[in-house]
Amino acid sequence: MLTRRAFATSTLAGLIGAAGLRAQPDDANYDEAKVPAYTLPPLLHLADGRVVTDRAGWVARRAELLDLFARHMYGRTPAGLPDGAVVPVDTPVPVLGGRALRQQCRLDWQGRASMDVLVYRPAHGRPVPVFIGLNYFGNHAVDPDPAIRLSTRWMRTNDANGVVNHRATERARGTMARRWPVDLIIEQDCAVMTAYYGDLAPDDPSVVRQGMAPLADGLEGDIPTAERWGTIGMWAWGLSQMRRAVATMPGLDARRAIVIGHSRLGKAALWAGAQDEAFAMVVSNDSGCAGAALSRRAYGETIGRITRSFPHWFCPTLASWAGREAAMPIDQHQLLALVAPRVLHVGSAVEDRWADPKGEFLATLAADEAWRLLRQRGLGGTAMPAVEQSVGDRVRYHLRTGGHDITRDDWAQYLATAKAQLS
Ligand code: GTR
Repeated sequence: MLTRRAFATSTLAGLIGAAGLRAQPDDANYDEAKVPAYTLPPLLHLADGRVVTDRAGWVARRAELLDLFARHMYGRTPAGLPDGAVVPVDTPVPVLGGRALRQQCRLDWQGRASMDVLVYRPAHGRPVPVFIGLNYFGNHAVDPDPAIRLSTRWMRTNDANGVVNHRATERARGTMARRWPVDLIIEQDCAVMTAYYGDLAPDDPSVVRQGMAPLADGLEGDIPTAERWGTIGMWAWGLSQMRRAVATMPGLDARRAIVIGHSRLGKAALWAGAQDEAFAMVVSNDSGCAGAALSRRAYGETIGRITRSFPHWFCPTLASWAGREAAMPIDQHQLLALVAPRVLHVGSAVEDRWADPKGEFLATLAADEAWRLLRQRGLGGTAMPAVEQSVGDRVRYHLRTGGHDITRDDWAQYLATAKAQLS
């Protein structure tokens, strides 16, 4: 298992090195005693001060919160983007001893952008819940099968993972398979759909105009520059496009679409799930700062650090909140609450202090108020669970041993939640 530091130095070396920044500086605060006292911005007060007491009030508050997160953090999703057409690339191939079918297709946006999509579903063909998540190193890295298309897109150079000069090589096949336990997903009678996040937007501020960005040309005129979206917004939009594609595919239940993401892609999964209510369940794995963790704790990664290291992820306004977390009009419990009354599962890892596991739990706990308002069984208790334990019903939280990663054990947790809550 990679530790946070190993991850930072291996996979992020090129990205961070280029900017002369380290992702996890030693001067970050890891001392609970130094977490500032804070008051969270209210979840159930409308901007005019009225208190939300019912579903109609929540609908109004939801719209306000979505607007605030677009304005201050992720930027505005342009209106009028085209929907992708689903183009099959191959016919379903039996895999896992005939228990599953694997299919590749392409989402194509008017011939101006495209994304390779890889799907595994149970061979029985009955519609099952489908986990929809982006991957970091291409579909070919999810499974060593040579029939999977090798991505030709820009990628972060990573010799250990077979990415040389920003392009995948044959050596890259299957290198991320441990993060995609297809056998377990199938065994639990679910499906999984994945695509390379760089097909939507390369994760580097110097590689612009690749991916789907040109689709937004002419659509952002009314959006102030400070509120223009970053790559998290684009990845989130792509996740919703994948969700739409589910309806055209056999053996996948569009009413049980689950958006999942690890780390920066966990942030994208949360933003996708917040905006797109057709996701029945939202999973955040180690998403940390600007994901599931409370910004006001400024524990581990802070708004200042993240906007200096990764300015391209966000709208420009976010950087103006660096060092001023306490004054921000938003905090991340409000983002999590945008999933209510649907199913939310937040997973943290003990050693992933950079992502502030406690801050992720406290945000989840504070978000629970929305489920209570909507008379749903949410998180229940108020205590952070012990390591390797999980708590909650429609709001679920677990803390795993180990470091920053998405493991088979994390997947087992998410699969159990899907089974219990999406029937
Ligand atoms: C880190 C970044 C985190 C997280 C992580 C990742 O270096 O500081 O916010 O997104 O990268 O995506 O693995």
